[in-house]
Amino acid sequence: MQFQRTLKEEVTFEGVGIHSGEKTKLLLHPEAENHGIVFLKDGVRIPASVEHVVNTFHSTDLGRDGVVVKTVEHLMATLHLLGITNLTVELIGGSEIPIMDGSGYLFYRELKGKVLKQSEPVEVYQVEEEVSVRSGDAYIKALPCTCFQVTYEGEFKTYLGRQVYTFKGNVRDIILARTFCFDHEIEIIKRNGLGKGGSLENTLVIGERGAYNRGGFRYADEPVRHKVLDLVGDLYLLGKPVRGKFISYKGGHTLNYKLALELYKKAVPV
Ligand code: 3BW
Ligand code: ZN
Repeated sequence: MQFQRTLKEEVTFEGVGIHSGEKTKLLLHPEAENHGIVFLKDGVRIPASVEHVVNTFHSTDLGRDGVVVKTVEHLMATLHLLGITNLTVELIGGSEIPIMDGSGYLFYRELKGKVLKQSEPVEVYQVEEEVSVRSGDAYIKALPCTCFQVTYEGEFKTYLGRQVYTFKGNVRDIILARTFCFDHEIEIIKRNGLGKGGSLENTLVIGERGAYNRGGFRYADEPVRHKVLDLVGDLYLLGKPVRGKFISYKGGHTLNYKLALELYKKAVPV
């Protein structure tokens, strides 16, 4: 049996938001059994739930009563992978989770040794039957399994071409994978008022000749591993650690959210 988990002590992080460019401080407060993951900003508590998703365009953002918390996916993925179920994440200064190095690694490294096992067993979200969502040629399928396995298949228009990666539970295989974009997308992202905090310090930028970043790729298939990390984070908006086999073909936050909503509806009485 798996037990609920929180942190042994308060932990802080500080950094800029990739989209807002705002500097934000995070205070992670330990919480008691059955509290869940809750974001706190300007006195408003926003449970980390599909019920509070307000945007999925280039990030997953939560909101309630006019207060928004942007770009929760990489922190949520880290909490999911660590099995942390009870926590308040307070934001001070800005409204966006700091992007750190673009992956979940700096969150993971800081939190790993501070996880506290609690006394109550955890309730998991078990996929009970096949569920799939699609948009154009992209789709995501969820299949019953007592495991937690996530496959991502991408077809990139650049030299990267087709990449497939399957995560089978080893955190080291995805936690370092950074957010990424193609050089020609930056102008469009900026035109949408996004990516103000984006740089080579926190994003793998890919062009015709490879990575612009000094040091290149952290994994040869870093983009698809990052896509897996995003799905792991978005799935945690089900409010419980998830069990099932997930296969995403060209999915993104919007499709991840659509799948999470479908799964959520099956578990919640209307
Ligand atoms: C670019 C792309 C994204 C930047 C502006 C300038 C520079 C670098 C970055 C984020 C889902 C995987 C990528 N979500 C900001 C964001 C940005 C992500 C979206 C994605 O990881 O597919 O979690 O701004 S896209 Cl030099
Ligand atoms: Zn991401």
